[in-house]
Parts: sequence; C-alpha cells; structure tokens
Amino acid sequence: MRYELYYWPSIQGRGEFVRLALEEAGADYVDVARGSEKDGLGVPALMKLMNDESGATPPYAPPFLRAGKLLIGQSANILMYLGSRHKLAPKSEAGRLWTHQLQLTVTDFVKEIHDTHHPIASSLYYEEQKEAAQQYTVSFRKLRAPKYLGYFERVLERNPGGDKYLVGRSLSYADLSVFQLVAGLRYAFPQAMTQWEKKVPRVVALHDRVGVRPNVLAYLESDRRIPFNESGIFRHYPELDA
Ligand SMILES: N[C@@H](CCC(=O)N[C@@H](CS)C(=O)NCC(=O)O)C(=O)O
Repeated sequence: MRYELYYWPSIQGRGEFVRLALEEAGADYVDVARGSEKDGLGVPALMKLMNDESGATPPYAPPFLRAGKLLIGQSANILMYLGSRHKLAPKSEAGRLWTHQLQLTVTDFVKEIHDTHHPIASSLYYEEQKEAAQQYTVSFRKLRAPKYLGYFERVLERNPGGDKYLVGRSLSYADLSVFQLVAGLRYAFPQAMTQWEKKVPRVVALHDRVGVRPNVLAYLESDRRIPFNESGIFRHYPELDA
C-alpha cells in the first residue's frame, strides 16, 4: 500500500515526525503537497482534502495520512498506527501505550517550542509578538526545555531494556521523534542547547545513534529532508537564544 502524507511542502514542522517514521520503515509513500500539480498533487490536493465536506472523519489540521480507506490525523495518532504496522513500537498493550505516552509528551513539548516564537497568536507574525516571545522564552530556556529534556533522559536511564532506546531494546517512533527534537533545538537555540545538552548525555547519544541509521541517514542527506527554516516549528531567532 502506498501511503499519502499530507503536510505543508516547505517546512519540516509536525509532519517531520511522520516523515522520519516512514523513511526509517522504508515505507512507500507520497508527500502529497510536495508533488506536482500536473500530477494532481501539490498544495491544492492538500487543501481539497482539508475542505472536503463529505468525509466522516475530517482531520483538524496537517499532518494527516491516508492509508487505504483510513484517513488519520494528529501526529501522535499517525505514529501509533505506523508503529504497529512497521515494527516501530512494541506489540504488547503496555508497550504500545507507553510509546504513545512518550509521543504525546513530545507533542506537548513541540507546542511549547512553537510558542517561543508565537506566544500570543498563531495568526500573527513573529514580528508582531517579538516582545512577548522574549518574555515567554526566558522561562522556556530556564525551566521548560531542560525539564522536558531531563524527562527523556530519565526515561532512558530507567528503561529496563537499557539506555540505548526509550522503550525496550529496539528502536521505536518515539526515538525518532527525540532525534528530531534534538536536531531542531540545536538549530533554534544553538547557544542554550550547548548548556542543556550537558545534563542529558543519554538523549544526545540517542540522537547520534538514530542519525546514523542507514535509512535515516540516507533521508537526511536527500532533498526529501527540507532544511530548517524560519517558517517551521524550530526557528532560529538569535534574540531568543540567550
Ligand atoms: N496536535 C496536532 C497539531 C496539528 C497542527 O497544529 N498543525 C499545524 C501545522 S504544524 C496547522 O496547520 N495548524 C492549523 C491550526 O491549528 O489551525 C498534531 O500534532 O498533529
């Protein structure tokens, strides 16, 4: 089955957590909005699905994934689905729930990262909320980012299967997502991240381990990996990175 991923074509954003899972799994997928309009793809295809009033399970916002008859929204939900189909999560109920729990925590963290540049409203430009962004980011840098990263460090430390992966003894989609968090935070907050990383050596080692997996590495080096930029979740604004 060829999956159809629907996400904005010029940013990594929340779609990247799904792209990484599809790439690691070697899954057959089309990144719909990045395709050509001549082939019925591109942003119009994404908008068409978003505005479709006939579907009984409309997604709220991208990313969403078409898998045969299923149309699945919410990045954590998409990953839960891909995890069981592509051996990127344990089979047991407890293991599946735990991996999903970790992913929901990633989702929370992503929202707070987003709010560093959009603390007042997503509908306003960064330039219209710069002052509030600087205020918000003080506590993000001091408390929130270290707390989330420290949590994933503790999870690795306490994993009965060892500290190589977050869940058990093998890679899960949560590991891919923590890889993306580290890569993104390094881009957005290069100075602060140098300090945060000192306290989370297992998280950094996990990032390095995931980044050299053959499928992940091939993806990162391909033009399918959109470079970080100032339109996505992880934005580098030096004034926010004390
Ligand atoms: N919790 C959802 C959030 C989805 C979301 O906020 N998507 C963004 C793009 S990254 C969007 O287009 N939002 C439009 C909106 O919130 O109105 C997820 O993780 O998939």
